[in-house]
Amino acid sequence: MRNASSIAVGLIGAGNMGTRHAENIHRHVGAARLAAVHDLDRQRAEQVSTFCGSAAVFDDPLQLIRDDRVEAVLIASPDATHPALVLECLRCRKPVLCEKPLATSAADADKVIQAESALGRRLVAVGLMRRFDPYHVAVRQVIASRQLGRPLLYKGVHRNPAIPYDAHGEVIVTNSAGHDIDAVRWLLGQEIEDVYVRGVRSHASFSAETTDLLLVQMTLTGDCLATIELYMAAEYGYEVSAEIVSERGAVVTGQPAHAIVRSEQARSVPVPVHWLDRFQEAYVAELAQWAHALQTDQPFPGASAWDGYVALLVTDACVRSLRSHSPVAVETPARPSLYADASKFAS
Ligand code: ISE
Repeated sequence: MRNASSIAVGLIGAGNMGTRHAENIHRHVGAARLAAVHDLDRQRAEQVSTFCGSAAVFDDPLQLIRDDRVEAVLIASPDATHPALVLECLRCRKPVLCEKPLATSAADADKVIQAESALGRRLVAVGLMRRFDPYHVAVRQVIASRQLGRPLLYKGVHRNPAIPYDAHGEVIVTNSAGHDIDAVRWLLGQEIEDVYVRGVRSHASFSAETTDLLLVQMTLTGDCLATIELYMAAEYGYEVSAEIVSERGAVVTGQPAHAIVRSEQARSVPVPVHWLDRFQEAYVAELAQWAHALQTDQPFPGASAWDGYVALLVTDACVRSLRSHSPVAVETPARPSLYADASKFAS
């Protein structure tokens, strides 16, 4: 049931992610409604508009942002378009939820930080949705309780069944590793001091640059280590997990509940095939809490532009490490007061 003061959202990008966001707003988020949509492929935008009722279709994303019918903007267009669109939202003083990555480099993300800091208001949210995944939230609660003592090692696994894009190792880092990097920071409340990234290709048919299996090793500020396996052509399915080994035990993300099938001398459970399905609950929660925060003028509990910027500082270092075959330090600046994170528990 849509409530009277639902937030009029303008969507930029009607690809897989944008269309799922539109469907989620229409079906599951009463505090928001789709008022406008843009895609370079006008037919895709029109399909979303038709499905979601009467959203206005725009050929120009900047006009969508500026239109008075749009109260907030949801960006799900190609990664490289994100900074300029976010900057236009800030210029128009419109809140924006930008899909990760915030940009394709820390330098471009820093332009957003500078603009938002000059404005003195947090209008930018970044779609690092694992912060709304119940399995990751449960792990964070255990770590925050300190019942296991000090965290010592974070072990992340991030597997896609097939390469969803041109999987040059550096593109995998920029496009996908941001989720894992943010999960390390958010689950542990620590920053990343250095990274060491190596990669191999899983199939001889791939080009030498298509290192679709990457091992990211990190040293954190809390005298803790982290390893992340990024595997983009795992074939069997889509799986993400985070395990944290601490002084007095370990905690690992659960997996979505499924029936256990016993047949032909085997027990089996299904594995998701696509990240949209594995994180559907998180996407709905992220949108619902974004819309609620806008309606109630409360801080958005998810990732800020600062989190998006720091993730890119680390991904930039990961790319340099992949190229140089050596560890690379990460210089994270002091967090500006605008981004003092009340929800961040003391590390
Ligand atoms: C995609 O954009 C995502 O957000 C998924 O969570 C990630 O697993 C996938 O590799 C990305 O391409």
